[in-house]
Amino acid sequence: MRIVVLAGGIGGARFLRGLKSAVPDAEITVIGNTGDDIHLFGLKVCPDLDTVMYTLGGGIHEDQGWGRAGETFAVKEELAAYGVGPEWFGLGDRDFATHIVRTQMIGAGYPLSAVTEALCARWQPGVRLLPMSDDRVETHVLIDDPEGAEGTRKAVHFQEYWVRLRASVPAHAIVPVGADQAKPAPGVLEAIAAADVVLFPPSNPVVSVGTILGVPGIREAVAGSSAPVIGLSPIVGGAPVRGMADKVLEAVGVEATAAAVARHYGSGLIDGWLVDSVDADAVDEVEAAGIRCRAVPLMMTDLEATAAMAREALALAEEVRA
Ligand code: FO1
Repeated sequence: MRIVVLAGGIGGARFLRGLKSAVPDAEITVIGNTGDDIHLFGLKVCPDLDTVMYTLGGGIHEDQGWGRAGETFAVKEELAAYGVGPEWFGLGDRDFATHIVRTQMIGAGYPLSAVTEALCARWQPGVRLLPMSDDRVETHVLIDDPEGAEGTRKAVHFQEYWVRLRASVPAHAIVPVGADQAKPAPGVLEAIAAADVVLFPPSNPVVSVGTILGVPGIREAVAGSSAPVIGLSPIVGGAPVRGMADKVLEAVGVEATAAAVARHYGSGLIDGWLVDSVDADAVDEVEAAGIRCRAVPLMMTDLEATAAMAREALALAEEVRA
């Protein structure tokens, strides 16, 4: 079975671990979000690609969900001693090596997709990990400018909004800078065309899955795919399971409910939608929108619970296909 998964960071990576456990023989292609990518200290950092690679490759900091296990921060401390920041973004020594290799290869002319393949040769994630695009796309968030005149707004990098500001200020708009000019990375459209199932894990529907779908050609390929497209709700009981998806959903005018996120994707894109058992009331509303819906446990508490979610998604795909 060929499965394509559109993944963000922590939620996507943990779901993939369950999916691999549920269907060990499946050929899984992951299309990773690169809108969170940031250039720091002259290095290109790809948080979502690295989170998937480290999680599936056994190198992730398990409690944190991002960065490396057994990490140290000597380089960050030395940079801070020179007064060189930002200090709010935690790059560890082990992680730095990944960004150095990546930046060096990009400088030598390799596209991000080739670099990602080279990094994965070490981590052996057991999936084919593709960036959504080799072109630079950077998600910016429009916020109020406290230093400007009344009503002035400014755009900040997504990581500044997410990590430094902890999404504590209103987001007025989400702007994926460069997305309109970006092309899908080699292999992305081919993988979608050849897929037996396309899955949207419980990743952020705006700044993760939404950004991937915003690369011209990807949304059209998913919508036009003959394979069932199944999503899992990242919203449980009216709140995001992790992260701050509610804040960015508000920015795009979508209520933070399991049903509203399904309608946001729409029946033109997804065929099936899983909501958590606590949101069983949402099933009728989602089905009324033309999307097959089931309520099942959606908390990724451990590998078995996550594998069960993956099996439910694949079962719903079969139901839709029949
Ligand atoms: N998240 C944080 O909350 N604080 C950090 O300092 C931080 C650093 C960081 C470094 C490398 C990396 O790959 C991820 C990192 N993240 C950090 C996670 C990241 O900001 C977000 O969770 C994702 O971009 C959203 O998917």
